[in-house]
Amino acid sequence: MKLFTFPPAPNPLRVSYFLKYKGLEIETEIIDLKEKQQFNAEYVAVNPNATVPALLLDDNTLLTDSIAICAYLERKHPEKPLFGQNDEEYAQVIGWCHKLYVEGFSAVAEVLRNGSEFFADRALPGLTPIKQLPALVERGQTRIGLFWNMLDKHLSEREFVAASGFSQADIDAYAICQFASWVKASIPPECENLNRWHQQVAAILD
Ligand SMILES: N[C@@H](CCC(=O)N[C@@H](CS)C(=O)NCC(=O)O)C(=O)O
Repeated sequence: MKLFTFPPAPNPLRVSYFLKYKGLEIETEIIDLKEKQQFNAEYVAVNPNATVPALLLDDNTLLTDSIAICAYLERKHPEKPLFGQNDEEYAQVIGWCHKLYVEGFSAVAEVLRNGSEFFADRALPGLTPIKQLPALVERGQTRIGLFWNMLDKHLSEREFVAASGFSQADIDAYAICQFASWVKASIPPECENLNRWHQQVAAILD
């Protein structure tokens, strides 16, 4: 089994925090996104999506989504569960990870990838050139604001994002908070529940 990753990037960070929390170490190769190594022929031969993270299993199965990588490793290493304690909690964690990806990650990515010179013609990851749409920067900023409010309201009724305890959903939300700093967005001070949760998760993960 081998993990291809670039720890500073937000999706790889979700996997890094999963591994850190579980105390797992796996063989790793760094694909430096700053150097655009995801487009090197050797890596594209492994992962035609040209994205990280990617987990290559011993039977040559390739997992290219952070949630799939974490869910797979959870099955192999169930101790210190990050996907709930039962079927109902498992479903809630998966549901929240999906919601966070759609409403949080993609909002920040919309701002970053449509506004930065580094991502010119790379508004979406992958090998196909995609033009930037500058209007999506403003829309993404609005979406980030909606995301903070949604999560703050949700956390007014519970300690952690999903299930009955700390889970992968908290890791994913925490990674989004770090990713948001890339576009100079941070949790608004008036989002008291979200700020309380953020401190709690920082104490667990960092
Ligand atoms: N669906 C994948 C997305 C992976 C992804 O988009 N990774 C980004 C880094 S966070 C990437 O590899 N970008 C390469 C690029 O921008 O060319 C996941 O959930 O992990």
